Amino acid sequence: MDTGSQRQTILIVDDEPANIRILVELLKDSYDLRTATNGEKAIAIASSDDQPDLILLDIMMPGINGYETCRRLKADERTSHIPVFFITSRNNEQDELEGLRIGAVDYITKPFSPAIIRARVRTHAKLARFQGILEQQSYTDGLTGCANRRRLEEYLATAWVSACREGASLACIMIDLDHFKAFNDFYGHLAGDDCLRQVAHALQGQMQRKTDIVARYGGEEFCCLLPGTDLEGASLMAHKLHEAVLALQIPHEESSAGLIVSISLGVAARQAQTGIEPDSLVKAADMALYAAKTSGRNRICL
Ligand code: GH3
Ligand code: MG
Ligand code: MG
Ligand code: MG
Repeated sequence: MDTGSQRQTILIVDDEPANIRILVELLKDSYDLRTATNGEKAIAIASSDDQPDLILLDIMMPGINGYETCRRLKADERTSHIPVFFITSRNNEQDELEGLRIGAVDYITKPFSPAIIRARVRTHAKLARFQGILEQQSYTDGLTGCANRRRLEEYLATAWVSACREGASLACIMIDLDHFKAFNDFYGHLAGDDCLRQVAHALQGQMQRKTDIVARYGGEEFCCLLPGTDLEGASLMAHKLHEAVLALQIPHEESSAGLIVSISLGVAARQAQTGIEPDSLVKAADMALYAAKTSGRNRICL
């Protein structure tokens, strides 16, 4: 998803290569372009890691037509956010209504005015960029830049469902800074904020798989979710996280770890099963964290 100022990517889908060439000529100076000559290929490109920001879609094509392509894109949560813009020779009101009804953002008929196409594409590309920025902000913790609580909860729900399906294990590590109130009292709240940023960055630097996430759970608490990881793997990861934070060597006069900022960690893993609440995993990690706190802090409990 595009959220920056880099060039956006547009996917042009038409079974007629001459039509594709016209649109490529029209748009190539302002956008990166990809092309597909049928609906199946368009869906494959749209679902790939390198997703387009906007799709220009023909309706009459062999195989699945443009309507069906659009329906499938809108039904899949990986692709439903990508705006679809029909460019077609079907020029009656019913066809246009049908296109808009199934979720297209726009509908324009051939032959078209090049200037109008460019202007409308620019509008939809801009809206897609804003939507991406808003979505990213709604999932990001403003102070640390890592995932926020909302993102964590949504991620846990989907990761749990996939883990249930695959019979896989899911691990959770709860992390809490030690004596952080005293840190704030001694160094001030701004230094506290900076410390949280450094810790978040160190934790994120240890994530190994694309599917691992670190979220800010609350004030000075972080939570890692590690899909496909068992208790042994999660315990190994917890040791790495602990070491990474100690290695920051952030001075803390009032700490229990030799005058530097330390963390306590609670680790839990579950074989995901339908009928068990995913929250139970986080609760178990939280209980382990409580044990780490009450047994002296600056340590890991399972
Ligand atoms: P413990 O070792 O038992 O965890 O002690 P603690 O002092 O870390 O725990 P406590 O829950 O008493 O205090 C948490 C502190 O975290 C209190 C609060 O001021 C601080 N805190 C929470 N959110 C933020 C934040 O966004 N910025 C800063 N600077 N401090 C925060
Ligand atoms: Mg066609
Ligand atoms: Mg706390
Ligand atoms: Mg604390």
